[in-house]
Amino acid sequence: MSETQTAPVNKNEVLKQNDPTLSGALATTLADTALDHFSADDEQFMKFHGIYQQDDRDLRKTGKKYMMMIRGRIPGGVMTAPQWITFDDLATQYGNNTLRVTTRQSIQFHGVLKSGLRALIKKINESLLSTLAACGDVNRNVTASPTPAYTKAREQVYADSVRVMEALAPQTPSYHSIWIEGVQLKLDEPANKDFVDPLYGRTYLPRKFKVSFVIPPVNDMDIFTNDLGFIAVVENDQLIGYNLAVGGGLGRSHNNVQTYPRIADVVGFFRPEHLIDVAKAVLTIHRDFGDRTNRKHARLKYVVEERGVVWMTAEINRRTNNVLSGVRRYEFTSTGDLYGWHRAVDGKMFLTLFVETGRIKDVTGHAQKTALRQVAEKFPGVEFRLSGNQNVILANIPDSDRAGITALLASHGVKVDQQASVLHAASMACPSMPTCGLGLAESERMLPALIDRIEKLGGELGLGGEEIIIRSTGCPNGCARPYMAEIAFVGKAPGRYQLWLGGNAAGTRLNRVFKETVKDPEIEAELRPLFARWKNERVATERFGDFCSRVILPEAQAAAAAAAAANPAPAPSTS
Ligand code: SRM
Ligand code: SF4
Repeated sequence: MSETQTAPVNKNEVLKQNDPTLSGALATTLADTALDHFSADDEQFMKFHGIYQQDDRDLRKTGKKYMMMIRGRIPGGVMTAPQWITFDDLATQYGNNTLRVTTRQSIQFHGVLKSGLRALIKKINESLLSTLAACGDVNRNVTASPTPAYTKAREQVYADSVRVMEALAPQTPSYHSIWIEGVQLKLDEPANKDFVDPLYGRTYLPRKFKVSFVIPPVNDMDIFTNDLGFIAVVENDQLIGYNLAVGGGLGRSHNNVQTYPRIADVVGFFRPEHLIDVAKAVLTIHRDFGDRTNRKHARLKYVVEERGVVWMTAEINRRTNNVLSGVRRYEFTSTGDLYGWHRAVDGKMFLTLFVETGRIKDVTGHAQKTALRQVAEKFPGVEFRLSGNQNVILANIPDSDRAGITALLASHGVKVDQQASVLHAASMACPSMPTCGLGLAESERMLPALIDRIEKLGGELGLGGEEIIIRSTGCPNGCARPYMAEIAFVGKAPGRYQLWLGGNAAGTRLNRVFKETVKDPEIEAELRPLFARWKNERVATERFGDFCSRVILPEAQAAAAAAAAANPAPAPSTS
């Protein structure tokens, strides 16, 4: 509990305090076939088990149709071919026949009815993956750079991501009891009655906690948006340690300036043998100092911002016996994936496939779901890697299989070259409608067509083929990391978006809000003059985000300041 806390703790804290096993009444409700959904309290417990209770927002006018979203815990996004087949089967049998690759290298099932929930989760566990801690006030899926092309040290970094995931996993016995055995945990048994998680304690964390690993110069996991980031320091293909980044996070709320996106501070360097100690130190600082009174102010980023980086660094050193030394030099140049076929550092081949908005599905002429399943069946040695850009990498492929895989994919309309235009290939969207209960506007369902429109506009202005990182979200929570994009559309209301500009290609700079509300049909009119100025005034090959950051945003800020000076706000009354 935060030492400065004076207000009462929020409701989630009371729930955790009263049932640290996190079992709620989940097994009892599961067994009751007359019920189609869980109670509000159980909704909170379910998150720790990797499940969100949702309802189909397209059908709300005719009543609530409950359905569940289940998120896998897939460290580093690495899956075997048999695991892929399991996930594909489960999406077909219990979900909406799509697999949703997430921005944190996982897979989500959407549209699962309560009746299918236990079977789905049991089968994920039988495939040796899990859903425990994919959500909830705990450490989430640990992510790690997936691309096998750059350095042999990637395998060590991946192994470290698995070690951290295991070290930070919650220990509750209820997950096994509910989902594997199918019975309510017996809370009257001493081991369960007195259960307290050895790392998290009785009330877990004040909020979610996210950990990621990257290997410069590629920032494909947007490392600075994580609570805890490990930036690999590699010399001669050897991992010599990590630069430590702390206090990143993107979530905010409209009209609440107390909430804001923040990029992490890099506070020091340490050797790999101290990895688990450092991870536990940062996590327990969040546990001990995070705000448990207000969930909108509970992430680690607010602790770092308000107590300061010097305090944070000293506290990590105090908890780790001073393992931090000076930050080592690093540089990031890109955040994107390497599309198409490439050779990995171990001599094998890998293929990165673009997945539009992360949604793997079959549509006429492009049966990506079937194609990937058949690859898994016919080439069982292929490793499936999910990328933080919502794509799929097929890795570990001998040269002899390359032609066969290319032909198999082509037979389902899936191309390996020129898979998408540069704008589509650099885009991401969160799910929003119809599954996300927090969505204020469309995102996944609207972005591809909007990108076509922006592409047309660029073509008209002679800017065709220029890469711009464009991301959209249905609300300000930031799930597709919009605040790092060169252009971001952040949902405010149906058909209305906040327009953010000025992120960079390396993922090291936050963008800023340029226009509070733009109506969807007016987006081209808003972008046209900006694109025209970019074309005429850019320095050399300056990217759109860099141009906005250098020219457009400072001008907009100066104009806003001048307007405020001309119309000062009335002084507050003293009476
Ligand atoms: Fe997220 C909540 C989807 C990555 C910040 N996120 C949600 C929920 C579960 C809505 C809810 O709470 O009811 C969304 C489910 C939608 C649906 O129907 O599937 C959701 N988030 C996603 C995914 C699937 C987006 C995607 O396009 O892939 C990503 C799943 C990642 C995973 O596999 O674990 C996802 N969410 C992120 C990221 C990006 C990241 O972590 O790299 C962020 C911003 C970074 C951060 O955490 O600060 C993010 N999600 C949020 C927030 C705001 C948190 C905050 O600090 O304020 C919420 C709302 C909340 O927690 O209350 C949220
Ligand atoms: Fe839902 Fe908002 Fe996240 Fe989009 S950004 S998935 S609308 S919570």
